Amino acid sequence: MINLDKYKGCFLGLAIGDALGAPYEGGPLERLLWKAIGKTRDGKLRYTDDTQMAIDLAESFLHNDAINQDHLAHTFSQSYQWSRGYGPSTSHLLRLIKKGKNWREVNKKKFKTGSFGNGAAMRAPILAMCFPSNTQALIDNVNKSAEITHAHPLGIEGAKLIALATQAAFQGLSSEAILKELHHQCQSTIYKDKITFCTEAVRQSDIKLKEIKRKLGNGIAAPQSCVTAIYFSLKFRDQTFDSMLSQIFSLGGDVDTISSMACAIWGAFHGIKHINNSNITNIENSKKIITLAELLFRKSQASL
Ligand code: R7I
Ligand code: MG
Ligand code: MG
Ligand code: MG
Repeated sequence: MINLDKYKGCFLGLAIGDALGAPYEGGPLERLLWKAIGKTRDGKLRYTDDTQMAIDLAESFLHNDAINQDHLAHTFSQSYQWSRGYGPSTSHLLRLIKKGKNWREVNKKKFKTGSFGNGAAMRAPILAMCFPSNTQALIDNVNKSAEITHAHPLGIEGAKLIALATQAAFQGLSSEAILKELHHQCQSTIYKDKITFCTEAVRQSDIKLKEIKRKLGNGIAAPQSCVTAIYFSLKFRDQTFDSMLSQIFSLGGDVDTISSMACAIWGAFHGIKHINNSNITNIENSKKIITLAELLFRKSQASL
């Protein structure tokens, strides 16, 4: 059953996974930089681009009562700050939009077919909060949101899988049913094969982290991280939020994004009451995030 508790758990999960995972992202240089800029003046853990773009998406949807691509592109660009650690092509794009370029003219500037980074997937849990019960509406709006920054089919497909997994988590479907539906929804063999492996790995009791990294990936590209996040959310579905986080930290690579997506799905299953309060109060802007979750929930109820 969908409820307010799950909405708060999903949005806060996304932000906590991001802020707690950020110190573990990337190589030694990135980690050193984050040590210097990873806290706010009042000592809270800063979140990165993942949460910033999720907040932008929520605010733009609430403002328009729809995914309005021009408004969303403008909102992303206005929030852009280099210190949030945006991916290289997204940074370039948002800076051009901020200077007045139309997103349609610049979203394929760096990569001719658009980016397949995981940047559209990391904000996709919010779309499941906007469209919690209509799967086709969810897919249509994932396409609209992704096209602005990640027009490559693999970038869009990763976002679709994360959005559908979150929607299914809100609805409390069984893990088997979720994976079966995701497999059915895959268009490319790269994702289909990974969902097949994930289905086996969720069942298997002695699967090694090394194997997950090798088969599902831990990188910044959507095919290297989206199914990985789905795997963790299902593998740790009956375990604690903190135990899932510590496994993702050990995985390495694109930790902030993999933990952000996994924690958002986990939060959609279980709700805020299963997340430690210290995790919530330690991150920046947690009150604002809770308010956005409340507004999204109210809107979703009003449109039933
Ligand atoms: O996807 P994106 O916004 O990055 C998100 C990541 C997350 O980990 C955040 O936490 C942040 O740290 O960055 O950034 P993009 O720049 O769109 O894509 C990320 C990377 O994917 C690019 O820098 C490329 O390495 C790769 N990539 C591609 N490579 C070749 N050809 C994406 N699209 C292509 C492509 O078409
Ligand atoms: Mg990030
Ligand atoms: Mg980064
Ligand atoms: Mg990342």
